[in-house]
Amino acid sequence: MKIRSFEVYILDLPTIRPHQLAMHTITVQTIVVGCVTDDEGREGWSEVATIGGASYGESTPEAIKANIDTYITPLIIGQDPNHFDRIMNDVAKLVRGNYFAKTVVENAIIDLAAKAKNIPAFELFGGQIHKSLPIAWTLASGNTEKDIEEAQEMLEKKRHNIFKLKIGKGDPFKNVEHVRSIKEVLGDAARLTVDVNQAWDEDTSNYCIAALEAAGVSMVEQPLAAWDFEGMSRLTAKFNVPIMADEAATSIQDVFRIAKYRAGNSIALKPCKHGGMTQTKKVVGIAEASGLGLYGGTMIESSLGTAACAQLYSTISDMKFGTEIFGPLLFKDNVTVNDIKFENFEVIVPDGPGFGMEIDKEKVKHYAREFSGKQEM
Ligand code: MUC
Ligand code: MG
Repeated sequence: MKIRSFEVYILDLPTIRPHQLAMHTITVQTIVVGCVTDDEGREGWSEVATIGGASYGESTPEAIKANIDTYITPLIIGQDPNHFDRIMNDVAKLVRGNYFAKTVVENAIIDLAAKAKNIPAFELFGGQIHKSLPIAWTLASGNTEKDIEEAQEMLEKKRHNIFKLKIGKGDPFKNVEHVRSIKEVLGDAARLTVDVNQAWDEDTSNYCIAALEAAGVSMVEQPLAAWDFEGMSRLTAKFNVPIMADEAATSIQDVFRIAKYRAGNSIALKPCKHGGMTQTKKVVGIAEASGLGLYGGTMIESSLGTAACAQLYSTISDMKFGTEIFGPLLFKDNVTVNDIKFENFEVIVPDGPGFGMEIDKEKVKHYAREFSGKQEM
């Protein structure tokens, strides 16, 4: 079994409503899709999502594609997909950083290797511990009334009872009021968390986190800039409410530093941030050894990328904060033939071969910016 080709597509998928973060409002979400083929014509597919071009993180969709096509694909052609860890070890020697690009490549190879064995990908990571996982929804319409309506609808449908509020954009004090108003209406029917996406300084955080804690918020995600480990450490020591590192928790080395300096007492996992599934399991090991709480994060992937996250998260024994892999529900359309099921406040982990999803090639073609870059053996 040998890798024959690797293709990368950039797709723009419209969302059902604007999704407002500190640095960008998503109306069209850009995903990067990878397709690996082997010498017997089998295929493996993968996806990572990015948010707001270069505004959320350094890995832009265009850079992901260019760096895979130029630097990674030539290293993997002719390799045996069953040895995905060895392949990615070799890639890491010649390609620094580029975690999102590495995730596109490793995930596609894993999907292929698992499909060739006719097993779900989670079997390659020790097997499934959970068949379904708790799932949060992000309220980020930018409007308090709309957010309340949306939350009530989700509760009624039994789709979500954990809500994350994006509060990094605009006046921090008004945003705290926004959270308080939502909590007042929802009461104990839902758990509320907030994500500041790096937007506050330490003084603002000191004031606002105290108010959020008093309002009954159950977790505060990335209040400070990703580089501010010392500030995050002080906030973690000062408050009882859990402080979660997201943008700061990228490489395994960064996560080790967070654990060592307690720059957060919990972390959001996202395979794309860590450089793939194998690296994510190493991050989980650091967290488990140091008592960091885990959250199954998302970059708002569509059904394909979400299935990969769900499969990996299903192999982690204790996900203290549940997951937020709601991506497919925010898109008007998806790129797979089958859908991921969400029921009774949980996401059902797909358990078909590979990531359990059948790609819809017509949809990929429809939403892709261009078709190029195929490199063959
Ligand atoms: C982030 O920073 O967590 C995840 C959920 C959401 O609404 O935004 C993303 C990114
Ligand atoms: Mg976040």
